[in-house]
Amino acid sequence: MNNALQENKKYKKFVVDSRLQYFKPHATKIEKTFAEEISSTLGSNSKSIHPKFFYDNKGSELFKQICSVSEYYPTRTEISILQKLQTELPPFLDEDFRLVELGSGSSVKTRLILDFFTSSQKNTEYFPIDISEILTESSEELLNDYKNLTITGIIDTYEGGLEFLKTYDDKKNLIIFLGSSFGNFSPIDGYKFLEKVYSTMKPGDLFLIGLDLVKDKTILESAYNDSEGITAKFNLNVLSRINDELDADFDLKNFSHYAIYNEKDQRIEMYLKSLADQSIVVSKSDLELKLQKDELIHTEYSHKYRLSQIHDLLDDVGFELKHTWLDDKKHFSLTLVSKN
Ligand code: AVI
Repeated sequence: MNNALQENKKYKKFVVDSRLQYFKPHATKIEKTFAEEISSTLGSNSKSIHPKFFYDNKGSELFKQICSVSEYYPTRTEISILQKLQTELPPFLDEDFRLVELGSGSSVKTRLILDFFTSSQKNTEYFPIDISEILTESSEELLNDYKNLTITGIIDTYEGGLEFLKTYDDKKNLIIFLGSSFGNFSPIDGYKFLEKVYSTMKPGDLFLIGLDLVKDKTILESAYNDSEGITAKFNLNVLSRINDELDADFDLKNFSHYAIYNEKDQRIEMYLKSLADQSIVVSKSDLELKLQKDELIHTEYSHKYRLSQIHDLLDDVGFELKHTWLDDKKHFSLTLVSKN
């Protein structure tokens, strides 16, 4: 029995079959509920909704659609870089690595990495960490397609999952965090997150992070204002979610999607704009929200980086830089670091 099971009694192990198991914390942690968070963030002076709330079933489906609209370059660009990594990453790895993914990921990207893990290893271990149980669904197809793969899902926050992994065993981990999801953290939360990754890694472990780069403002703004209006639907969907789950009466016709690039802070800022003076009741948050015409509700930051900033940030946390890969247009980056 491994350390995690002997010492870490906080997780329950579910064995689906010999190639698929997952761990889930026994007790849900003391985190604020959706209703409480909305009450405090929409009830304050500068109104906001945390971007983690975008991803209900509908929101996750809309995000998938965003990834293939022509203006949203990050997904296809990162995939093109991952294709190069199929030959360029293996020299950094040996037989002993397992693949750990933060987020259960788009299977296209995960597969590009699993392709070379499974072709060079007798048995490949894949550990997705995701708060949503969706990872148990996407696992079946992977197991069908890769016969020498075993999957251990950790259904928890990234931080919780990384802590779990720290005491799990001595096998080396390649931890991947793709899609520039890191860009959605505030700088302070992002730094704390990287410290957590670093502190839970063992010497010799590797971390691969995908980050979007600073570029021409028009390219950035079009990516978040696509002509098909999918990003607008994605943004507005969070209000439908609040209506459904918190018993609220947002009228979506009274809001519009608004996304701009803030050059100074190097980030796309996404808002929902109130199109009228209005008042909304969010019953389960015990909130009556008053909005003026043109008032903004902040929903997301998506930070963009310069290469030197990425290297400085990772260096500050203590990581050792191994390599950065870019696409031809230098729109997106993948950086590999280690803990020594
Ligand atoms: C998930 N995340 C990296 C996306 C981004 O680009 O910041 C979310 C997104 N929001 C609007 N379009 C895509």
